[in-house]
Amino acid sequence: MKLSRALRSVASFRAAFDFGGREVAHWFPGHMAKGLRQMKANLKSVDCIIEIHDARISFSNPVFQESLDVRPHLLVLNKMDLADLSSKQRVLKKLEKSGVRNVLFTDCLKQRDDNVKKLVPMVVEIIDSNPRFNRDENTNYCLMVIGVPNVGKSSLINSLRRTNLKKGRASRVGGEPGITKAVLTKIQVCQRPIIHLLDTPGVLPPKIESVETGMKLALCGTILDHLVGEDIIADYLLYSLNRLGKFSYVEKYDLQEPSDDIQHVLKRIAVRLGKTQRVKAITGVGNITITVPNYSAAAYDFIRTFRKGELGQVMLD
Ligand SMILES: Nc1nc2c(ncn2[C@@H]2O[C@H](COP(=O)(O)OP(=O)(O)OP(=O)(O)O)[C@@H](O)[C@H]2O)c(=O)[nH]1
Ligand SMILES: [Mg+2]
Repeated sequence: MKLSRALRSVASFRAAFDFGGREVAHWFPGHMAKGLRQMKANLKSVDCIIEIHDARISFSNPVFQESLDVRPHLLVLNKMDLADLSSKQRVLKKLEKSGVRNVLFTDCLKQRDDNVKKLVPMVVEIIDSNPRFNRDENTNYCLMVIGVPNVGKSSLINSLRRTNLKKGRASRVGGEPGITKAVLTKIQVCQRPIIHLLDTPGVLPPKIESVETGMKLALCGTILDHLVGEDIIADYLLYSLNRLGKFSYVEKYDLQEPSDDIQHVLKRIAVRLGKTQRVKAITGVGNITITVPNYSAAAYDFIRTFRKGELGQVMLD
């Protein structure tokens, strides 16, 4: 694909995404309030909170979910393997401006991640530089991992066990939001010093800033897709890739050039994947069978391919 041609077509693309008056309220299931209550009830024994965000959307959930902001904090930006790290310094600066200094980028899928290794020393330093409420006599540490669904809270716990204890996984992990259902009993992640961690169910903030924030959260897989609609997520994905100049989808799906038209892109994807349906059509000259692209299957594939990192690394915030 010629760069000049790509740039020419991009100039006429949408400058803003039309959310069509969508409401985010119903994307966030009510049972999360229960999770939040359980987490608050467990706070008493917690020395430090590890808050995990998806590194691609560091700002799309309120930093340090307010109601739990009573303990020292470490912000972990996970899934760094999917994020465009050329923007790392910009993100760190913006976080520092809002008073967030303890930040760690991680990749919990890696067998050994040097950044995960740094977590224990960082946490010990953070705790030691803060008053430990009335738990001074206790030399064991207890941490609580919090974050929106599907960001990798359980994966971080397993990764810490791998790194510090050479032990296997203790917490169930899955590709869909909502894998961890309740605040778990303590899981040990380090021997020297003894550190335990409380895994928690993913909790979305009760109030999401805007529909666009909600859509970014959906694109990164933190909200069940069917609640938002795969067609709109796919369209927002296309809009985002174009906005960021990430055009690898053009070659991957054998398009002529970048496109701002989701129907056109999904049609190509469906044809490439062989996801077409034969349907009967009634015409003036009788019934005929025509082949139509399966748009839903194409949208599903487009979103999944992005989430695997196969359409390039992005920074959506
Ligand atoms: N690419 C990538 N994927 C990751 C990383 N960490 C976790 N995942 C994947 O993200 C998905 C969710 O991981 P979990 O650890 O179950 O996430 P969780 O936050 O515990 O999710 P809930 O319990 O549902 O709230 C899984 O498919 C993991 O394999 C990472 O660093 N990079
Ligand atoms: Mg979990």
